[in-house]
Amino acid sequence: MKQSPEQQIAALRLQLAEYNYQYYVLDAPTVPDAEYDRLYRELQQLEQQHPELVSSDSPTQRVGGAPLAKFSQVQHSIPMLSLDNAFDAADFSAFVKRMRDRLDLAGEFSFCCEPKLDGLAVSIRYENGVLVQAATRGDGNTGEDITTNIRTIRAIPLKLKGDNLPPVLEVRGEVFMPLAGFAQLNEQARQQGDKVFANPRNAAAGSLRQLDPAITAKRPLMFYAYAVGLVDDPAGYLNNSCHYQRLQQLKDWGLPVCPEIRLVEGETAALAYYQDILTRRASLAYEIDGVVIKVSNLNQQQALGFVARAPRWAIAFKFPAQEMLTTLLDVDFQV
Ligand code: NMN
Repeated sequence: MKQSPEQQIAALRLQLAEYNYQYYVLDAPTVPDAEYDRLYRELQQLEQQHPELVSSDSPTQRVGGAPLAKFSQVQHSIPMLSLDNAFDAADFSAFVKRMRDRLDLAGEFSFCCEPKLDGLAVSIRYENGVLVQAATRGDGNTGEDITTNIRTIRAIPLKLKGDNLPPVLEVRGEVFMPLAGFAQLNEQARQQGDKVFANPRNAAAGSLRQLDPAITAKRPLMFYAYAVGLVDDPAGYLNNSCHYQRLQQLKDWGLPVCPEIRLVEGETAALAYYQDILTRRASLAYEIDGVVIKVSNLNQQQALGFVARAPRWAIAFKFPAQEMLTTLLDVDFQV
């Protein structure tokens, strides 16, 4: 039986979203680009013939709207916090001891260990699986509405995968520019006699703060999710016992999560993670300035709570400045 245009459009969107996920999130495309492009053009043609069927979550609608005059403000429903820092193994050990004392815990913590990406923290709000708003961190309470720019980042789904979706889900994570894209962008700028960006972080910030989403769309930006903000989740899809599992759930919903994230048992293993990432830092596809180590158990997180503007249950374990690296790499941590 022949499908209606509506059915054809729905099927093409679903297929393209899946290919997009495989390509940008899993980094494992299953079809050649030519096939993806063919289906994309087919969708474009169908939407041109049936403009009433165009919806904002269609992959053809990533770049839309006229340039903004200015960004409007967004109030974060849950503040976007910063992190305390640790600069050496002693700081890290003191962090673990403080938590153990506070919880009167004799055993070890499970830690979710993540590279600390050098980009910009953003919050992206999905309602019933559809991307409706995105904001910068700003001062932690109020950020800028960068929805039209976030929509141009191909790795960020306009619509989440699956049926088990919460009515409201705020995803927090980092927008950054991978090193290869950064090098290409600067090479292009050099050839055109334009100003080059000092580093990938500046390039990512400059790209996200464009008032014209058509410019942002041309910038090679990437996103990794690392936390949730406000959720309305009556079915309890995110009622996992652990932060790491929550990240796996975000990934299942189609959100990109950094493949270097690990769940480890105990302080020694967390330090080993730090060392491992530090050793491999130069071979990663993006810039990082440390690792973030979080207590993964959500009950423990809750019991630990927050102090001032940072959680007690997480720390940014910073890498030494680049020039100090060679000497420090050979030094073992005292645990
Ligand atoms: O602008 P979009 O549609 O995201 O595409 C950019 C490039 O990436 C195109 O060349 C496209 O072919 C490619 N792409 C390929 C796949 C795939 O599954 N082979 C998926 C998404 C994008």
